[in-house]
Amino acid sequence: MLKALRSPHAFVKAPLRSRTLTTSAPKFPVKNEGVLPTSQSPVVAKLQFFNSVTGESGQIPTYRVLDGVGIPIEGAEVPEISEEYARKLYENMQLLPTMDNILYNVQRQGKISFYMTAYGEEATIIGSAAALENDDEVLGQYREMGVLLWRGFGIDAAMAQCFGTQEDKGGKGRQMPMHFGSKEHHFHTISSPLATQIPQAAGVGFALKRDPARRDKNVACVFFGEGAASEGDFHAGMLLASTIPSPTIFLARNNGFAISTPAHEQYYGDGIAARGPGYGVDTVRVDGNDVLAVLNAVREARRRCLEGGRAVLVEAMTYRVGHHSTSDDSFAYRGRQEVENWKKIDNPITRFRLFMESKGWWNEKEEEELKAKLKNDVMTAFKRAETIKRSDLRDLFTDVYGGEEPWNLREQREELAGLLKKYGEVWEPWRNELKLFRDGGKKLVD
Ligand SMILES: Cc1ncc(C[n+]2csc(CCOP(=O)(O)OP(=O)(O)O)c2C)c(N)n1
Ligand SMILES: [Mg+2]
Repeated sequence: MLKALRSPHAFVKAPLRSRTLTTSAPKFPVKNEGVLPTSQSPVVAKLQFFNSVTGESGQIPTYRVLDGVGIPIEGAEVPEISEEYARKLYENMQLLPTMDNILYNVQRQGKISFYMTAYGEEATIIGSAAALENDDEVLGQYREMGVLLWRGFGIDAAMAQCFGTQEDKGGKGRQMPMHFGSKEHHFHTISSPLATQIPQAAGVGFALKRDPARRDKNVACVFFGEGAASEGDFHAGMLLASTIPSPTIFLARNNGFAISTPAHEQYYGDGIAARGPGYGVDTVRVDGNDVLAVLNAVREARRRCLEGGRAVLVEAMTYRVGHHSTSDDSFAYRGRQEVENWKKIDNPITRFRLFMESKGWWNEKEEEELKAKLKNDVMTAFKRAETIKRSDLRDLFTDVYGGEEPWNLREQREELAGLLKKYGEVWEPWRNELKLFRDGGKKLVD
């Protein structure tokens, strides 16, 4: 009985005695002039409004380790990584543009319906993936395929998802390309409506805290764009994690654009990081084009989450070099030269390569060999995926929901079966399309 009555707060650790916020509050001249009913706020006589969270009306700083040409900046702590680990980081960063180049063209040839690149965000995505443990729960937006690849999902599985083949374990080909999900890799299925993953992540973080097997071991990490952070769900998620504490990393990829809307139209304040202190959440802004800075920042965010049992907000500053998706032509709203410049300035891959070269860990020959190998791996996987059949057409309707098939799905299934009976053989486009499914659509009609 007592157990049943115990509030969820019983699982919550006492708050950290000294909380370190990376931003400092504005300074007010304080006099002790009484007690307030609902707050411990010091009483002041001077009427003073404030805005910036930094106190000097300055901007929240950006943490970085490497300069633009891969040299550690003065005073920066370079994470202790071995040559082998650095190579793994670099290879995974390079795998992303290799996948992007090939799959972008594959979409243009009409072989897949849609694609989204991660150009420019390789350091943010791979650096974060590396800072997490592989069994931490990840909730992504759609640009985070690199997290799965880092975790060993495999190029074939990524192709299966994009091509919607029967090897697409997570979705049986029913999701749009780039909407990955893998229970095995602790990667929650992507959903298109923006920001829905953010409050879900605070719930996942809380569930981890309630699970004796995972408490103090795992965190939830949610990725979202600065555009998604304009949704109410961002605030719902932050408030939930702030009032019902949980080990949740909120990771904002601030890449400057939400499709055609530039970031400066998404907020008047100092980016996404400025919102953390309002929720009492430890916050850091990091150079998202510096893989070592991202690695350090997310590692520390994870450590704080586990130690304090509270959420942390990380804002990674980067630039979306690619178009938003294959449905977008970004030169309609930004200059070609701007994009060309950002391909070169602080390029996350070049920067890390220069760092590796300065350590004697990388050279031109290895660069060429790696690029050729990755291209070959991706092309082989693409050619293979092209030949693999889709799941049964009937699977479109199975296990969409748990339990019995709801009436609306039954109606839709029967309608499609009727249309297939009528036109499946006689109408050539459908006759050809049906051949792509494992059952040729037969199980649906039977
Ligand atoms: C609720 C909702 N509104 C609008 C969209 C259409 N949409 C898809 S992606 C996108 C831009 C998101 O930008 P951002 O969060 O910055 O992520 P980025 O694409 O830059 O990585 C929009 C508006 C959507 N999917 N869901
Ligand atoms: Mg964006």
